[in-house]
Amino acid sequence: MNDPQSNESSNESANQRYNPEQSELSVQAFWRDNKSFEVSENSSKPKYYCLAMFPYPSGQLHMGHVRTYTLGDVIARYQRLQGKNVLHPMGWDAFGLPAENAAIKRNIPPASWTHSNIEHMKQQLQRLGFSFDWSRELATCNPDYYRWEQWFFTKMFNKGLVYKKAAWVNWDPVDQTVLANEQVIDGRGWRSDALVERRELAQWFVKITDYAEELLNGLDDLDGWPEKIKTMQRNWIGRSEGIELTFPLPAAVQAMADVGTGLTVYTTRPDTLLGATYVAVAPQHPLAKAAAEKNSELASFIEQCNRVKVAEADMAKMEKLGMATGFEAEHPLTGKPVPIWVANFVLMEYGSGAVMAVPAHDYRDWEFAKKYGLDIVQVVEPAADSDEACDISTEAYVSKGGRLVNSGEFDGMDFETSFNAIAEALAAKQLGEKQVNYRLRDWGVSRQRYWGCPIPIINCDQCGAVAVPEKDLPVLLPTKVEFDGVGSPIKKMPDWYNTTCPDCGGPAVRETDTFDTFMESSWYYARFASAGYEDGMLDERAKYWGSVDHYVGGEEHAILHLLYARFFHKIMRDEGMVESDEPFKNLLALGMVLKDGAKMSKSAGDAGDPQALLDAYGADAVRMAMMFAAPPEQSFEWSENGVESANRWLRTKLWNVAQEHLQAGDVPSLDPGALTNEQKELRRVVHETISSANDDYGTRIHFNTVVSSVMSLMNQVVKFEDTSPQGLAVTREALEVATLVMAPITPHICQNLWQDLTGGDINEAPWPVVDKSALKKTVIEMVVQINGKVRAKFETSPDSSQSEIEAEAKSLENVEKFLDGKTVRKVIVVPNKLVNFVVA
Ligand code: ANZ
Ligand code: ZN
Repeated sequence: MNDPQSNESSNESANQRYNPEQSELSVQAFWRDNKSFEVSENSSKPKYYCLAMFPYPSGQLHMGHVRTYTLGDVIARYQRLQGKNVLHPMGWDAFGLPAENAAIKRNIPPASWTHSNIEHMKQQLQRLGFSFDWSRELATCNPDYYRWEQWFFTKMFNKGLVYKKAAWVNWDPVDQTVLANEQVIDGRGWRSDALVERRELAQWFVKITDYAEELLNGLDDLDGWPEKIKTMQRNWIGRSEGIELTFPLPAAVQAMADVGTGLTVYTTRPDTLLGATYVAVAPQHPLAKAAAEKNSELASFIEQCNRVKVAEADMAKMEKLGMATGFEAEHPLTGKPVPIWVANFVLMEYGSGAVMAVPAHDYRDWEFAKKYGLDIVQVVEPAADSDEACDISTEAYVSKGGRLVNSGEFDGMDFETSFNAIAEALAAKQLGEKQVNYRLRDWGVSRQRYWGCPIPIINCDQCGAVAVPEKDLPVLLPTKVEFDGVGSPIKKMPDWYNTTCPDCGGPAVRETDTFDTFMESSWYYARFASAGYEDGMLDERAKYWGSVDHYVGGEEHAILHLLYARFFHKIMRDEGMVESDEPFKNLLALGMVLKDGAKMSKSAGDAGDPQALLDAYGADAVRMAMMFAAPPEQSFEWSENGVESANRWLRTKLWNVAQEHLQAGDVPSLDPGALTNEQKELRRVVHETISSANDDYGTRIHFNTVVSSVMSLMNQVVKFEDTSPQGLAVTREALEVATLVMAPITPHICQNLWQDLTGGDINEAPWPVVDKSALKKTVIEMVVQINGKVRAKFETSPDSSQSEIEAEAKSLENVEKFLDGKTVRKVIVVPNKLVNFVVA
């Protein structure tokens, strides 16, 4: 690798030349030897927990990682310089599918592939100089981590927070696994791109819905979260208020299908009940299955629906299809018969898997009714004083602002009133009651994959599902396995899965499914605080560190990861393991680093690897270029050019300037009272820099502006050629401030410069304090206008009086010339800005 600075630095002596590679490695060795970033709980300083989302060990870092961890590191280092006891840990989200794919492709066992990736990526993170407390490193694939997850699951099992049920799942026929809805993109697997099928499998579920209300309300108190993310979570939880009501089924239908005495539906529009002209059930509904037994056409329609799982978002766009069951139900209030249809837009997983259809007041129902010739009965019309359009023959009228019609005793009522009146009428018949519903589903945690945490359950013919007792944990995942590419190896290892029942001692079989990897990432932040604890999941240290003060990560985790982690936190709180209600106090949701418009992690391959840049320009330049490129929330197109510029700036504007200053020898202490105007002016810029850095680092979390303000400070320093004793003292202060302010972003060069300037360790340095008196401007520039036209400029003291300013302006050559022979009618002085002479 050629040395980019060899030409320009030939006139500098070897020990003062800026050599990032060499000096960064020695600074890193210093941090390691000094354990600079290892923290303990025995500190009198206030605690600060800074965490960036831990990476999946895919093999190499890309620029997206560099951005995330640099931002986290800048926050951690800034807080440390503020005198806080900062926990800033790092670990590995080490289970997951790519390890299995690599195992198949390259015939390397997932465990060794993962561990060697971790080794490599750890080196890269260390080369970037992140201030992690490596003594707390964890990898979720290690038994000392996942055993506590297993323990926690058995705890939830005993509390009734988990259950097993047969569930329709998205099945990826290529990867042989279940996919979450979000992993299905346009009907295809997100990784394999294979057409996704539907299958019914027995799955473990965690009852996140028990916490739906608290997860929703808790968002109101998260002042440190972006509004956008909170809105996404609210929508995901999707609270709605409605009525669950029953359409009674005639005895003949009850006899044919084992569905109870009525068909239950959930509606948020009970006001439209008298307009319900048919009911529709999901293709997976028991009533649909019963009807299909004697109707082969219906059976094949249902099969067709089952074949593709449609993501909810695509539901709206999809063509609405249906078929009559031939069954009828009774309208709960009028008793009239209403036909029962199977419809592809009804979701089995929501409400009761059946809807009352009101074509006059719902677009979907309207489209369906038109298509299949079903009745459309209007029961709401616009209020008398409204100018809303309403023509049921061309479109559904969906407004909640109208009044009821064709609804007997309820006619004339508005939405609220009719909601309550119809709820009462249904309650009186014991056919309905108010209900709050959530779109949020229970969390299906079973995965049919190998490289994950084994589900600690033993299935016994006699006793059913039995949790593995604490003394038998962890259930170890075998790591010496053969891969043939299809399905999970442990499903083919009877030696592993055959066992005895902990309850009755009879023969029994282990679960061979593993956990969704979101299980591991739901509590790792708490484990960092209890790193290495062997006698439990968390210890008292988790309470000391409390909530994460600043959590940094990609906005792609805005919903699932953050919701699951909030959920786990609440269970841990209920178990007395943590004390706060929420895991993450402040959240920094980062935009993406793009390469040719695509997300870096997906598209860049080797081009996204920072290694070559690190070798050529050093970690500080890479970090600085990344921070300078854009404020955190913004996505931006990454360009390597910035790294070279950063390297050049660090060398010519920071390093060389400081070295030159140091050669001038001893510097007296600064005497603010004895400064010239120029000296005062530089000092003003120095203290402006501190003041804006405090705001940028501590409040706005915008680090690009920190860089630009230090750049302009250094431009002033370069221009300032005052080598008088106080001139040197002011320069020294400027250099010390520039070094401290840049330290969170470019820590290596700053560690070295600080050592040169002060003899100390910058990690122990106090943050500079703004001297308010230094902020006062010593000179201000005034503009002189004559009849509104700019004719001259001059510098004056901010203390000058109006008449002094006027006199100074008049004495300027150009002004004299223009005023000559004219009558000054009026003089307007705008303090600190301009003087305007109105002349005739
Ligand atoms: C009758 C009705 C009339 C409805 C009307 C809407 C407008 P949210 O707000 O999201 O909770 N629904 C209920 N269960 C469903 C299922 N399993 N699959 C598909 N749709 C279902 O939505 C509640 C509304 O979604 C319910 O209110 C129901 O349609 C429909 F003018 O009932 B409504
Ligand atoms: Zn048993």
